[in-house]
Amino acid sequence: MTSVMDASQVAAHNSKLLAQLEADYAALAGVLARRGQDIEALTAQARHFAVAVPSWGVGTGGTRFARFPGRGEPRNVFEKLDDCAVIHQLTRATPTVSLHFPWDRPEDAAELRETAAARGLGFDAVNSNTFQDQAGQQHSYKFGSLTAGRLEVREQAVQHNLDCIALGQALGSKALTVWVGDGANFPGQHNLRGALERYLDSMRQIYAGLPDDWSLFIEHKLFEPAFYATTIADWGTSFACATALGSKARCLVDLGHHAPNTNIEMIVARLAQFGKLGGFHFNDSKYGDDDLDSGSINPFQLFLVFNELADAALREPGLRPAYMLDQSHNVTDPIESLMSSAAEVQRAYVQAALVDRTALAAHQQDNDAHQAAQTLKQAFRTDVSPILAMARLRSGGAIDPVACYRASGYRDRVAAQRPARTGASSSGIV
Ligand code: LRH
Ligand code: MN
Ligand code: MN
Repeated sequence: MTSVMDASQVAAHNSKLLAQLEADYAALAGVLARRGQDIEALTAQARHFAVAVPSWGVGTGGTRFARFPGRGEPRNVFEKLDDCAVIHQLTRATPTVSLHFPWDRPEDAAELRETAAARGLGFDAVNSNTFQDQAGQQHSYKFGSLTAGRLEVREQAVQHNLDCIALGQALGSKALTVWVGDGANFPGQHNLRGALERYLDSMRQIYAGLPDDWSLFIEHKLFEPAFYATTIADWGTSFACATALGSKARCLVDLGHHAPNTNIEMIVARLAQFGKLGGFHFNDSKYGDDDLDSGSINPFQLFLVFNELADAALREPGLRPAYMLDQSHNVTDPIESLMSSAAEVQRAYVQAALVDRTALAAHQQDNDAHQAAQTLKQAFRTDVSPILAMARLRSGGAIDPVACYRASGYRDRVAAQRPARTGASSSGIV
C-alpha cells in the first residue's frame, strides 16, 4: 500500500503525545471501571467504527451566492482520492469513499479501483445526480427528473441511474443512493399524486436493474430546490416508496434534511423497527440543509441517534446501516473538517455504547423520568477522547489527526502541485 503521507511523520507526532495519552487513558479507565465498564472493550469497538467520506467533501463547498476556493483543491477524482487517503491514514475511521456521478465519472473504472486499493481505500454507495443538467445532456431536468411529466426526461434519468449502478459494480460498490430535488415551486405546478406515481414508476425500473447483493437507498429532503412541494420530502414518503419497491430498497437519513427541531432519533427508531433503515448522511445544521460539520451545532442529537442505533443493534444484531459524512466546507480546510467530523460521529458511537441500558430500562419501568434522562446524560457527558485517540494509535493513525496534518505540510505541498482555479464558480455544491 502506498501512503500519501510519510508514515515516519505520523510516528514522530505520536511519540510526542504518547505519554500524555497514556495518562489520560488510564484516568478514564479508572472512571469507567468504577461504573463497571471496560475501557478495552470500548476501544476495540471504536477501532471497528467506519464512516465513508464523500468525494465532493474534499473540495471547498459554497453557497448559491458564492464559492471561495481553498488552496490546493483536488482537480479530479484521483486527487480527491489522495485527500481521502490522508483522512483515512490519520483517522483510521474512513476506509471508503462515496462517489457522485457524473462529477466523479472516471475514464477507466479499473484504474480508479486499483488506485483506491493502493491507497487502502474502497468505495461506498455511489450517488446519482439528476438534480442538475450536464454538458451535452439531451433533455433538461428543469421540471423534474424521475418525476418529470415528459417520458423522454424520465427515461434519461432512469438510464443515468442504471449507468451509475454499472459504474459502481466496476468499482466494487454495493449500493446506489438516489436523491432527487424534484418537486414544485408553486401550488398547482404539478399534480402532487401524479408526480409520486411517476417517481415510483421510474424507481421500479432502477430497482429492476439492481444486482442481487446491492441496496437502493432513498434519500428524502424537506425542501430545496423545490420550495413548495418536494416529491420525496419526508421519511414517511421514503418509507412508503421503499416498501413498494422491495426488500433491497431502504431509507437514507441525511440529518440536515428535516425541519429544525425534528426528532430525528425517533425517525431512526421507526425505520429500524420496520426494517427500512438503510443509512445516514451525517452533518449538522442550524436552519436547513446547512451541511455543517457533524457535531458542530448539536452533538447531543448525534448522540441520541447513536443511542437509538445501539438499542436497535441489541434487537437486531444484523443491522448494518451505511454511515457517510455529507458536508460542505466553506470556511475550513475540508481535510481538517472531515477528520474532525469522522471523530465526532465515532465519539457519539462510543458514548452510546456507554449507556447503562439495564439501568435505563429500570428507570423507564419505574416511570423515573429524571433518572432515565440522567442515565443518557451521564454517557453523553463522558469525555471519550482518550478512547478515540487510543483506537487511532493502535490502528496506525495519529493521536491528534489535525495537529499531525498541519505539521506535515500536506496542504502546502498539494497547493504547489494543484494550481488555483481561476474564476468564481457559483456552484453551491462543488
Ligand atoms: C442533497 C444531498 C444529496 C446529494 C448531496 C450532494 O442535499 O444531501 O445527498 O447527493 O447533497
Ligand atoms: Mn445527503
Ligand atoms: Mn443535503
